[in-house]
Amino acid sequence: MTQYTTPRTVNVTEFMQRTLVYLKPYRIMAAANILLAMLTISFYFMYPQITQYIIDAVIAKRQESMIIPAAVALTGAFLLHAVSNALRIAVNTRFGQKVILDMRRDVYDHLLSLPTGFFDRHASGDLMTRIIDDVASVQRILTDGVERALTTFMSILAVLVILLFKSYSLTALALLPLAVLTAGALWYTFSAHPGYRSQRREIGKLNALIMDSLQGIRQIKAYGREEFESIRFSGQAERLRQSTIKVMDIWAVYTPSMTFAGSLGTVLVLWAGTPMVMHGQLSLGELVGFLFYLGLFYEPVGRIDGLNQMVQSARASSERLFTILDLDTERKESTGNTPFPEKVLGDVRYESVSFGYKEGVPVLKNISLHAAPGEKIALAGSTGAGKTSMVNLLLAFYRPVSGKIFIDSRDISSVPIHSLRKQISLVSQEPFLFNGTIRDNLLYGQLEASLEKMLAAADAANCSAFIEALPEGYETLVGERGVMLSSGEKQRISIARALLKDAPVIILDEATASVDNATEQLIQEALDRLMKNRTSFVIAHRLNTISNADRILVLHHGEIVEEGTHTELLNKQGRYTRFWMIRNEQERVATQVWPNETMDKEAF
Ligand code: DCP
Ligand code: MG
Repeated sequence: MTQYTTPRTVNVTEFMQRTLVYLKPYRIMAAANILLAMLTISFYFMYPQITQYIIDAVIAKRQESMIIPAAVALTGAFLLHAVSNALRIAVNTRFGQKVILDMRRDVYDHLLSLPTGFFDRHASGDLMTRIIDDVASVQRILTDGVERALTTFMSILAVLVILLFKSYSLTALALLPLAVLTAGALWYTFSAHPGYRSQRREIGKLNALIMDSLQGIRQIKAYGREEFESIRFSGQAERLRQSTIKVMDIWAVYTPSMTFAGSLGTVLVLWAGTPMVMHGQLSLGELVGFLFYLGLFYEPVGRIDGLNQMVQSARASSERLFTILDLDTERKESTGNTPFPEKVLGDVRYESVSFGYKEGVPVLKNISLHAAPGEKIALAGSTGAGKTSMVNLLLAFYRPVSGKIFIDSRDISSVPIHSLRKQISLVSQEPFLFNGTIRDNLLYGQLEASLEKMLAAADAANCSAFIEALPEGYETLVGERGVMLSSGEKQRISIARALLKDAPVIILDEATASVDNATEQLIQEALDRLMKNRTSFVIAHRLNTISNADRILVLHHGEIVEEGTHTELLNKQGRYTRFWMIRNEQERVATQVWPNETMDKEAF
């Protein structure tokens, strides 16, 4: 069952420290951005000044000849405002996109390097939301937010100076509502954050649900569960709607109240300023100019609310990102730095290895085995016995709870993980192809392989014939997870991929399941070529795969209960013998009628 790791609380200081790092490489762009933003605002500041001039110097003194120069000056100010604003947007976008790219790359790289167990517990859709949405939300505060914060505070300060210059007493009155605004901002900070946090969580869950159902689209259709899924989707979408309404309701109360409180400043100024104009202490132009500037003061003050909203949303997102970024990568799990030589001999030893996915639920108990270089070991056992788990440990997808695994006498937990995995080829239980061409998928085994090498691998895996019969050949797109190919075709491509990797140790997990006899023959030949001269671990239910092995281990409830060659085990008259008899019968029937691979798993 997927869990959603509860994000820890990130306070504002930590948030600033860890996110501002991303701005560092772009200091110049950030500075240019802020400079342009200030320029943009300052051009706008000329508007009230020119208006005041028109009222006091042009209208009052009836200087009609000054109308045109005043209009030209105003047009000029607006034009400069527009030009610098355009430049600001262009710089801001470029700079913002660079930050988002860096951040996304960091989160993605970190995600890729997390231990396999992490992915057992997290839904892909939720992780995707973090990389796409949460990164964007944090980036927004870094680029737009920092720009906005600086320009807002600078313009508030500038307007304040201008206001004070114009009239002390009116300015003092105009600032009275600031106390209310500060209190409001604090209230919002505390009440909105939990709301944003739950909203981000619901978005993650919704994406997880969509991803899950799209991957299971065939099951949805086959079981006629469209309506069921639709209801499930609506339920989650509804929860997202509700959590969004919650944050927006807080916003709906907050921002208009703040605007209202700010407007009271204007009322106060009008209330005190009108008699001043009447008594000749202030010109009409000065009062109008003051009111205009006051508008320019409360407009950025209002923007602080928007800024605060951005911060709260970004903080909630940063919690989801830091939760991932703070997890130890699997590289940290290996204690040594000395890699394996280019190719190991392939001597594999398990020493009293025990393992479980969850605490208190043992999956493997005290497993010991030794595979000499080039030896072919078959793992047999009923479903859930722990076969896949056993080979997962060799690849260090998981680490043993106790005991050790050695390759060429080196404890694998002391080998850098990349070097370890380079020595092992895996043909997994569910063949997985990437969305791309057949060629892309083959070359995944060895990106720099030559064309000849690739064709030879395809040939050896018995897939060249069917590939060449395709109209697009090696350039055929396989679709998501390889859906456009049959299971047998996918399996053979994944074998070719493993062949191309050319590693000294090989793991085949039920590589011949779910194909017909003729295809199995082809796959078997391919596998024999793959295993030649390599230490191989083969998990299979097919008789000939198993009986050809140098040694067979029979697993039962996580323990090795029988071990030996095919003949030795048959002589034992134990579990293996029973399995062999049932299987023999099945395969005899299967070759007469249709191959059936599904009924055998409980044979042990
Ligand atoms: N298990 C788990 N968490 C995982 C994978 C498996 O808890 N991420 C459990 C399910 C099984 C047990 O571990 O009870 C052993 O699973 P294996 O996949 O190792 O079993 P097999 O490979 O032997 O079974 P099969 O033949 O079906 O592939
Ligand atoms: Mg398995």
